[in-house]
Amino acid sequence: MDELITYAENTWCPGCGNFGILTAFTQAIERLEADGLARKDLAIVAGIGQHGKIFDYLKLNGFYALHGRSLATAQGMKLANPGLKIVVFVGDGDSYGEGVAHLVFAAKRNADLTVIVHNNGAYGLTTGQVTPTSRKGFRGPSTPRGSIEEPFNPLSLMLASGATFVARGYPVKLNHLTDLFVWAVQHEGFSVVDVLQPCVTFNNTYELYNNSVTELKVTPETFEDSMAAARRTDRLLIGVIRDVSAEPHHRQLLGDRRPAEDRRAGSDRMAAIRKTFG
Ligand SMILES: Cc1ncc(C[n+]2csc(CCOP(=O)(O)OP(=O)(O)O)c2C)c(N)n1
Ligand code: SF4
Repeated sequence: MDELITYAENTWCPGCGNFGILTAFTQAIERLEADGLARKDLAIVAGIGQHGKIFDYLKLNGFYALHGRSLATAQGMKLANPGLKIVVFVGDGDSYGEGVAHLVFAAKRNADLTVIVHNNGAYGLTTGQVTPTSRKGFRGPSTPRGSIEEPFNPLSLMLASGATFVARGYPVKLNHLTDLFVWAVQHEGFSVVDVLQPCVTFNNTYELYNNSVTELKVTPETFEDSMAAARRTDRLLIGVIRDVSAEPHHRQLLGDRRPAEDRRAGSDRMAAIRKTFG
């Protein structure tokens, strides 16, 4: 087991929920590798933001994408090289705001990716502007008098979009979050783990979550029951909210073809072009 953490200086604020995500993910990788996952077959993608710094801290192959475009990049990587397991780290501003169309369509087509959302209810890196999951009344540089909008429920959105694996975790429940990451990566098809990530600087939700987070012990069997679990407001349920199987997008599109590996040599391609165009 090689060291997973790089030498890069960690610049997250002390107490940031991102530390728990990083630790749970490294624990998950250790378990997946013990179970046979080769590190060369794993790639990570990250958006831009506090969450994206995880790319610098993990000694893994991957691609540091643009803000809001990491899902598009990851889907391209998967189609070019279907043998890769791809994990995408996104922020709530990044994925539920700027890149929401990519997220919805990746879920709809069952792209075989794992998406880990660092959901801190704020645009952290740019100092705390409002995002689609900020609570009503949230104050930040873009809403100095408090947000007048209701947040949307990302789990309901993912379920309605057709996601085949939907979960929610909380970094304080570290080993539970590790389990969710392992199961999400093992899932074939689109998997998303929405992580309730406290941001101690712009949206400190530790007390709120410590008082309302409850583990869901059994995954609901029907879509309607999953939706009801996602929508609970009296308690915030963490756990696997939906887990069903369906043919992943790359297999529907390519069968067993692996474009990056099956690529023809330049001379063969030229011969085919000459044959076609005389
Ligand atoms: C296309 C584009 N729009 C805006 C920005 C500026 N920007 C960089 S990080 C960021 C906020 C990121 O917030 P979020 O995705 O919630 O992640 P967090 O920092 O909270 O982890 C923004 C708006 C950018 N880099 N690129
Ligand atoms: S500003 Fe918030 S999200 Fe960014 S490192 Fe600090 S606590 Fe974490």
